[in-house]
Amino acid sequence: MTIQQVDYNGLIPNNVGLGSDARVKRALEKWHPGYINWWKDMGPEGFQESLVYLRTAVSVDPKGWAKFDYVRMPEYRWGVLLAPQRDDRKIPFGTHKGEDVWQDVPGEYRAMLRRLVVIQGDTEPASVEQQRYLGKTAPSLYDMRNLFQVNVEEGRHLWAMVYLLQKYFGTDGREEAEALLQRRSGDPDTPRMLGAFNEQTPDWLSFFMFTFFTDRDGKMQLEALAQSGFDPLSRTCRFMLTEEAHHMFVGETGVTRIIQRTCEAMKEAGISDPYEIEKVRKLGVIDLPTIQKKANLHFSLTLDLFGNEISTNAANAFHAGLKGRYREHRLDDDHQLESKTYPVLRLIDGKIQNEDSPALSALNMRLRDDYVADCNNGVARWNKVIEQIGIPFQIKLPHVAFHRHIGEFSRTNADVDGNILSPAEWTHQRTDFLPSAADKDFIESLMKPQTEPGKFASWIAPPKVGIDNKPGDFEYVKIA
Ligand code: BYC
Repeated sequence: MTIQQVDYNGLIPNNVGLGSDARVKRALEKWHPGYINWWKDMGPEGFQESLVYLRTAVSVDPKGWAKFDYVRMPEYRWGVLLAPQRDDRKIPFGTHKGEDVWQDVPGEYRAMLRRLVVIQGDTEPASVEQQRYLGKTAPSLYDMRNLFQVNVEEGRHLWAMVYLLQKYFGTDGREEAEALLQRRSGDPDTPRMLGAFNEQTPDWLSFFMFTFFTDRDGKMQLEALAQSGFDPLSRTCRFMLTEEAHHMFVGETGVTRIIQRTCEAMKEAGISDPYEIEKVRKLGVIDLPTIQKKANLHFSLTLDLFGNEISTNAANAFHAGLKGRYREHRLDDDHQLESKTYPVLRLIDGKIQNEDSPALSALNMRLRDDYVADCNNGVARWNKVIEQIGIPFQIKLPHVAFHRHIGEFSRTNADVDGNILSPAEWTHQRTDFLPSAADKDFIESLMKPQTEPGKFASWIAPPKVGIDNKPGDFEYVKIA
């Protein structure tokens, strides 16, 4: 069997030779029932018996790695899949640059590595928990199926991290794997580890914004971990990125389709002013200023996931060769950064200004800057749709200082253009920038399920093409 093929004979599909690794196989089989219990308790509510047209990874060959079929979600074949090992791979950055990559955990970096794996692992089930009620208000079977696809793959990403913990981190890895099933998104006593993963995803606009913005943080972090000198982590993340692309596709096209429907409805009704909010809402679509507010919310929550502007954790992880930069291999410098600087936006004397900081300590910001550029590409595609239909409006990402809870700007209040506001001004203007209770009520009022094949809720346009090239009226979910 080659690494491209996946062994489907046992309980846990894999391409890591579990069949001849009795210890890890036993550990994962022991963890499996707890995972299934977690999925049944915290996974998509109300659809566990439904047949869902899902893709399942059956290979890690980039040319044909997935197959599509109807599956009941609890029977999805969650597996452990690593991208193929590259011969002679060297550590690409940090103090060990140029040395052979590690196939085992380097003792001196064990704690740091475990923390990175645990944080990554914790986000995966968290997002499933956040999205568990959305199936009930899906705007179409197509969207419902995409939601469930994202959910089962986040579940698989949890498996990916749990495999690393079980295989490489002994007893404490086993304990961490258990704890990943115990924490709960939003639980006051046992919350998930990072802020954005304890927020709610109450409606479908939020879901699409989350998959656009927060899954894109996932992409950036996985890209940085895919550079790792710890080869099993690199290989795991490389394969996760293959699946992650679809999640961002769901987010980007979801918001595009909402924008398209809004603009088309406005055009049909002869409304050209996007700020005629009540008139637009009467058409049963979401007005563009409210879409902007949701983007402001999800972008700012996601920026918090990049950590502090100046971070010794990030510096240490890079120096050690554990977590690199976005597309490290394409960067043209010494890949060690010991004497380099990087400009970081900071709050100095009450003003937001750039300060040159040691490049190693500024790595969270470098990744965040790459992230913002990537987001802007997607936002430009949204704006193209608005422009083509001829509505005078542009979605714009807010300033990085806006609505922050981690880092420099958590100490201040800034508006979407980065102007510092007094606490009173912030309280007064907050709902100009972020969804108000009335905005939330309006969006909620639209969240009525549409479960007839080929039909879509009033506020979202149909997709251009179906999943797996299926026709428009394909029954993506056979609701039990
Ligand atoms: N919330 O030195 P700092 C995804 C803590 S998304 C709460 O700046 P560092 C996905 C921090 O832990 C990608 N606490 O931190 C998307 C530290 O605490 P300790 C997930 C926070 O380590 C959608 C202290 O503050 N993957 O995959 O440089 C659906 C000092 O901070 C937060 C990763 O994040 C926060 N937001 O940066 C499904 C990759 N931020 O240790 C999935 C792995 C910071 O001093 N993680 N703190 O007690 C990392 O690389 C880094 O840990 C972080 C933080 C970028 C998260």
